[in-house]
Amino acid sequence: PDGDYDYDLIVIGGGSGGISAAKEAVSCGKKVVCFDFVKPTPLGTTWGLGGTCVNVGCIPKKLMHQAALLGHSIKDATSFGWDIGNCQSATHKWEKMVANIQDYVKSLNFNFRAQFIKKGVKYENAYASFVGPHRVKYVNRRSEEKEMTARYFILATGCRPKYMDIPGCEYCITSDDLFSLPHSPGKTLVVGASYVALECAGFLKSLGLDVTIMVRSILLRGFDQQMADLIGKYMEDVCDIKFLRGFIPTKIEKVKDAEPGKPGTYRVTGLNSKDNGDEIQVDDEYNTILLAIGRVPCTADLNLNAVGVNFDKKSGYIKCNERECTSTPYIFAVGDIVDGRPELTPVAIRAGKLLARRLFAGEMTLCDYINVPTTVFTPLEYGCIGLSEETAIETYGSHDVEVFHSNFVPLEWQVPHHDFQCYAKLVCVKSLKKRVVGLHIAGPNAGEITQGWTVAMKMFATKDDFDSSIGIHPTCAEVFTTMAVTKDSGDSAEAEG
Ligand code: FAD
Ligand code: NA7
Repeated sequence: PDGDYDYDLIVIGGGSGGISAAKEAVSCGKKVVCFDFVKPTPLGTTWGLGGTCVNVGCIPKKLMHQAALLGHSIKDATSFGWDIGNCQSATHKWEKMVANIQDYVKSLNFNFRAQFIKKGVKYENAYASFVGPHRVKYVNRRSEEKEMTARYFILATGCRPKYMDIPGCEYCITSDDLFSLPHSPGKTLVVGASYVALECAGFLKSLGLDVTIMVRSILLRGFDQQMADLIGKYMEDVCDIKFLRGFIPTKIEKVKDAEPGKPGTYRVTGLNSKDNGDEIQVDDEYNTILLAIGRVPCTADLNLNAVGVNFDKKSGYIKCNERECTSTPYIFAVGDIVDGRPELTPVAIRAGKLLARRLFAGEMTLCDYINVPTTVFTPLEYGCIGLSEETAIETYGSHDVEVFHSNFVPLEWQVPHHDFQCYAKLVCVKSLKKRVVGLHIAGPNAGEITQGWTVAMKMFATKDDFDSSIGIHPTCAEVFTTMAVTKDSGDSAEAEG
C-alpha cells in the first residue's frame, strides 16, 4: 500500500455498498480489507456476509412476495381451466418456505466470500470502530481485539430497525427476525406504515395469516399520496387486511409463552389520537407483533468523534458531499447511512463502485441520485420514478404541472373477474415541453414495468416522447403510451378497450 499504512482502503460494512466498493478497489490494484459483523437482534437472529439486502431485505422479501403471488395464481388458475383439486383450501407451509429461502440466502453468503477470495479482498468478520486518525480497532466473535491502519476509509454500515420504548417491546420482532422465523408468525400485528411494513403485511396476509396494520398517520410517507392510498385500498378491500388508523401501541403484555414451533400470544394496548387520548385495547391477542417503524443508521458505535466525522447526533445520518466525502477528507460513506440519499441497494452499489473508481482509477463520474426508480412490493405492486405529484407541485407550482392518468384492469384479471382498477399517471411540467418528472404505476409486475422507463426519464423524455412510443399489446406497461386524459380535464380516466 501507499505510505506507511497496512492497507490502501478499509471498508467498514460488507453489504451492498461496501462489497461493491471493496471489489472495485482491488480491481484497481489496491490492497483492501472489508469488515462485516452482524450484531444479533434482541431475539438472537444473525446472518452471513452480504448485508441487509441479501439476508434481511430485498432478497428474502421478494421471495416471500413471490410465494404470496403464487397463492393468488393458484386461485386464478381454476378460471383458466386448471383442475388442481380443492385449491381454495390450499395451505401454506411457512417452515418449508423459510428453509428453502434461507438455503438460497446461504448460497449468496457463500458466493460473496468466494468472490472476495477470488478477487483478493481481505474479509474480516469483525466489528470495526475508529481509535484515531487512519486507525481502527476490530473485535471478532471471540472478543479478540486487533488494530489496523489505512490510507482511505469507506463507511457502509447500513441501518437496523428501530424499536420502541414501551412496556413489552421485548416481545416484538422486526424484519431482521421475520425472514428466518422458524415457525409461522400466526396472527400478526404490523406496526408502522413504511414500505417495509406494508410489504410484510401484504405477503403474510396472502400466505393465509390474519394480519392487522397499525398506522400512526399516513401510508408510505415520502411517496405519492394518491398512489399510497390506492395501495392501501387494495390491501384493505381486496386482500382483507385490517387497518387500525391513527393508533400507536403503548403496552404489550404476554398472555401465553411461545412453545417450540409455535409463537406466544400477546395483548396490545394502543392509543388512538381520535379517542380523546384514552388508551384502549386494540384487539384481544396477537401471536406476533412486527415493528416496522423506521430504521437507524449504524454510526453511533463507530467512534466517529475520534476522527472528526460530522454526523447528526439525533438521527445518526452522515452528511456527505457529492463525492461521498465526509467532513474528514480521507473518510467516505455510501449507502443507507448517508443523509438524504435513496435507501436502496442499487444506489449503494453504484455509489460504492463509482467512489472506488474516483479514488483509485482517476475517474470523475459522480453518482447521480436523480430519477432513481423504485418499487414497493405490496400485493398490488407500486412502481415509481422521479417526483410525486405533491413534490412536483411544490417544485414547479400547480399552474405548471399537468398530470395525465389512466385506470386500467389488466387483461389477465378479466377472466377470473378481478374488477379492481389499477392506475398509472405521468406527472409533466408544462414549461419544460411537458417533460415527464414523475412516473407512477400501481399494478401487477410494476417493478418490471418501471425499470425500462427509467432510461427515458434519464434522457428527460417529454409526454410527446411517451406518446410517440408504440406500446406492446396486450400489456399493462402500454398504458404509458396511450395516456390522453389529464386530471384537470375532469374526464374519466377509465381506459377504453
Ligand atoms: P447494508 O446492506 O445494511 O450493509 C451494512 C453491513 O455493515 C451489515 O452487514 C452490518 O452488519 C455491517 N456493519 C455495521 N456496522 C459495522 C461495523 N462497525 N463493523 C463491521 N460491520 C458493520 N432495497 C432495494 O433496492 N429493493 C428492495 O426491494 C429492498 N427491500 C428491502 C426490504 C427490507 C425489509 C429492508 C430492511 C430493506 C430493503 N431494501 C431494499 C433496502 C436495502 O436493503 C438497503 O438499501 C441496502 O442493503 C443498503 O446497503 P448498505 O451497503 O448501505 O448497508
Ligand atoms: P420510514 O419511511 O422511516 O417510515 C417509518 C414508519 O413507521 C412510518 O409509517 C411512521 O409513521 C411509522 N412510525 C415511526 N415511529 C412510530 C411510532 N413510534 N409508532 C407508530 N408508528 C411509527 O421507514 P423505513 O425506515 O422502513 O424506510 C426507509 C427508507 O426507505 C425511507 O427513507 C423511505 O424513503 C424509503 P409516520 O408516517 O411518521 O406517522
